[in-house]
Amino acid sequence: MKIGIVCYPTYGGSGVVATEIGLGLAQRGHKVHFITYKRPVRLAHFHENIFYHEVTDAEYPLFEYPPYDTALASKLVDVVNYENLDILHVHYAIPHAAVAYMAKKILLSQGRYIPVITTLHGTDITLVGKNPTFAPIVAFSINKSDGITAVSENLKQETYANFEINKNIEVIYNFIDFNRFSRLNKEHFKKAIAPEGERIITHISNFRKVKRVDNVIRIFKKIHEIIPSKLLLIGDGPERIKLEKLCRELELCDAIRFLGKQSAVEELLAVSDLFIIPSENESFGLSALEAMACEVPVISSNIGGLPEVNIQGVTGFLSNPDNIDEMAKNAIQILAKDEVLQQFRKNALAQAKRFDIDNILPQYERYYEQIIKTAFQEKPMVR
Ligand code: GMT
Repeated sequence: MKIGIVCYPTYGGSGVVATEIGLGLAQRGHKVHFITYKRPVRLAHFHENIFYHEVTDAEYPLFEYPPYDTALASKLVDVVNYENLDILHVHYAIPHAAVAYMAKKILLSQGRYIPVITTLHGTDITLVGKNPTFAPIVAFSINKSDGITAVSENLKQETYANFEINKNIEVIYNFIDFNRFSRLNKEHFKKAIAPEGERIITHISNFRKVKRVDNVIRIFKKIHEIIPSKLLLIGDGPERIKLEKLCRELELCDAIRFLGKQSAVEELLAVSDLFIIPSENESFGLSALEAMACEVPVISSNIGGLPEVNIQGVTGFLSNPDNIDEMAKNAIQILAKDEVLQQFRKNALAQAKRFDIDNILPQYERYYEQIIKTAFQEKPMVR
């Protein structure tokens, strides 16, 4: 198949998932065209089946806000026509589903039907999407997509609960590539971070409010009072300055390291003993899955899609997002004894295997085939 992929190319879950889908499909022989405003971060190497089309800004003094949506729609029309694409797969509803609909209408006026699949990732529904600024266009453009997928059962249900959706939403879970994420021997890193053999606790996110990184620090404080430990905070974002201040107030600066954005997170997960993700909202929690693939148990909140990834008492524990005491108590239970930690590590890996990329990618392939077939059964005159 010739597949067009539209996504946010910067750091962030949806762009990472979209890029990995494209890379995986290219390995399986499909021609994959990425259409974005910047080269996706994980699209670093040449591959004969990967193509990249950059959407450029139209600068003009009249535009206080350069019309990116319009530029993207025009680019989609161009790429679909000249690269002869079979399907467009857009990630994150805002604005990609609406832009794809616009491109589809233009192409239809030229006698060509392009099926569109929208993958919902989370905040495009639960946070930004249901904001009245965007809600009408989100509902409309989801309903106009030929196929819709959600990254968890919970996100599917949230979408139906928040919008009037008259179509089936297919759940295709996020996935993990074990060639990259698996427990590596990085003893030298461990020694550098925790020279006295302290436990290493990790959190990775974009440090937005919704991630509750402040609670990671508060949970860590309680763990640290009982168990010699270090906390690695990986990522960056709007909350960073407040978080640094909190570390100082709690006198934890010696035990906490802010590592900023890291590209080889698997190397840091390889030395971690526990992962904490107490988000207020999380449609899936890809970073928790990445930790589990590296045999790291997870302390998480019990919201969104997290209970579909982290299994209570098996791969870690789940609590209400603000229940700091319970999360700390559960973390201590995992970390206190080596045998207990080993069992949680084993269970985390076994659960992560359910999300192996080799099981999930064929689901996307089958879904593309089904959507293309249905689209052309209904509209046999245009191709
Ligand atoms: O919130 C983020 O971390 C970014 C956001 C995105 O779209 O880039 O992540 C969402 O999509 C990820 C990939 O599908 C999911 O793993 C995250 O759970 C989801 N974030 C939220 O729902 C808050």
